[in-house]
Amino acid sequence: MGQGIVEGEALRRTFGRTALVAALYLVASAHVGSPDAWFEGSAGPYHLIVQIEPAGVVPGVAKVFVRGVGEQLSVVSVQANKFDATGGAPPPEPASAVAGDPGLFEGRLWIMSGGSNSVTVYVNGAKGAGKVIVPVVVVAYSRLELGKPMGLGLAAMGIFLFAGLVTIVGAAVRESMLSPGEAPSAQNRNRARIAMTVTSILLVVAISGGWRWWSTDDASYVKNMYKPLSSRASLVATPTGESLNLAITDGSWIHRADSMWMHAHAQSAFTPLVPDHGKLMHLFIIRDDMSAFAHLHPATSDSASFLAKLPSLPAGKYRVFGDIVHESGFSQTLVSSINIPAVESYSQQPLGDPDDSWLAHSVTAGATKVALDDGAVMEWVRGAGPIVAGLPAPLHFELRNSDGTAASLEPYMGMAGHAVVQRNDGSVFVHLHPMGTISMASQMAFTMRQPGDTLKGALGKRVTEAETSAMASAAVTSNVVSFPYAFPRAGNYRMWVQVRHGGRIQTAAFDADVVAQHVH
Ligand SMILES: [Cu+2]
Repeated sequence: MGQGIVEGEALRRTFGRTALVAALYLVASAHVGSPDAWFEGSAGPYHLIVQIEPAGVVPGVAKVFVRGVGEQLSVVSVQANKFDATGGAPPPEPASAVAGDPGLFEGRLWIMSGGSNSVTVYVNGAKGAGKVIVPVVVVAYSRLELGKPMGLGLAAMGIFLFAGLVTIVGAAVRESMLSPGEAPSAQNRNRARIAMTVTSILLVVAISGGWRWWSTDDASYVKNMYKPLSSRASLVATPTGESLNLAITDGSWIHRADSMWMHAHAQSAFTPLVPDHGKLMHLFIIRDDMSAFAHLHPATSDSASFLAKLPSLPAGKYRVFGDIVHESGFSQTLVSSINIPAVESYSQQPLGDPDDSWLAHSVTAGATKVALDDGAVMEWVRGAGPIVAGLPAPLHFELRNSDGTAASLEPYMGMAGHAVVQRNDGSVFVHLHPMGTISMASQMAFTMRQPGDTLKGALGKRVTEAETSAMASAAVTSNVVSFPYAFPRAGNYRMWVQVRHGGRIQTAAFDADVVAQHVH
């Protein structure tokens, strides 16, 4: 591997054997419990919405949906790429128009290995050609259990085959040399008994050997299954007030520069972190009952310990999510929790980072209009229909001044808005932007990677520079912000939508009841 250190090396070794071992589920994004990757943005002269639905198995076929917004597309093709692929990518696969849904194209792609992947979408139409790269994180996520009916059926068939083979061997030894009608001698019967016993012993030995091989393989698969880097949140009293420290405790991260340790523990090194919309980590702290929320940007000197000043939040148990992006384009969400006691010493403004923001007041159930601190009103333009799991959700938010006129949105960390979605049990957590679920830094890592990028940090530096200038030139022209997304499953969700208005970051919370898709 040399310097070309790659996320998911261990996973890939596992994937080599998956055909024999077990089927896998995948997650295709950094988030928690939300496997599809969504992208909205331009591909040359076209504006596209792309959804990548990972296969249930790896190697497996991912579905890629491409929709042209405004402009008619005539030809669409899609291509999968591994981050560290050194040329030789398979040719683009044509995507076909989806019957009954004009403008929507569907392509299917084999994704051969885990880790940081991407899909290149090529489009053609009246305005010529365009292309865009959409990053997809592919990781082994869980193990497919053998269903009980299937297991019982296979066991019954196994017993039948076992008994059948032993009986056939016995009959062959006892009777195969006899003429029709002749009765087997006592000697033949005896030989048959011995042959049947030997056959049974051999079969038992073979089956237990197979069982042991399977169990070993299964155990190593489970060991290599994807988990985010382990982390621990704790409270730290600093002279300026209470802070939260999120420490990455995972050995593979702590020892990432120690090749002896990494080798001895059969670990593959993650690439360094790169800032995503200007921050090395986006830290979200959400109270268990979803009544309080903070979006912070901790400081770090070693990329292992991340310290953020806490705003004044009500005491309680909180879920902690830390979004990070690696130079390879691999993005992940660290998951931890913390008990915040009632303390007086929380720092008041200003916090550690000017882009930090929080919301600690209640949500009116079912409200679609929320008054912000400065009197402006954010309205969720959700339409009248139900929100259905797996179908594009109407996440459009409009900002108006108190007099009803359109309020101007200003870029917040380079974007018109940020949204955080959490299912009430914490099983789904997603950080959305108008460009979708994907990380801007990881898309840049794919777009800007050159064959000579073998030195760790070289690509990351260019990505950081490009991101900084993209954020500096960001402009918002509308008072509506939309997020392309489909809720992964039914349930009760809360969304925190964050925008900048009048120079201040404003957060509005909305509740979404998501219903299951009707199966006809
Ligand atoms: Cu964001």
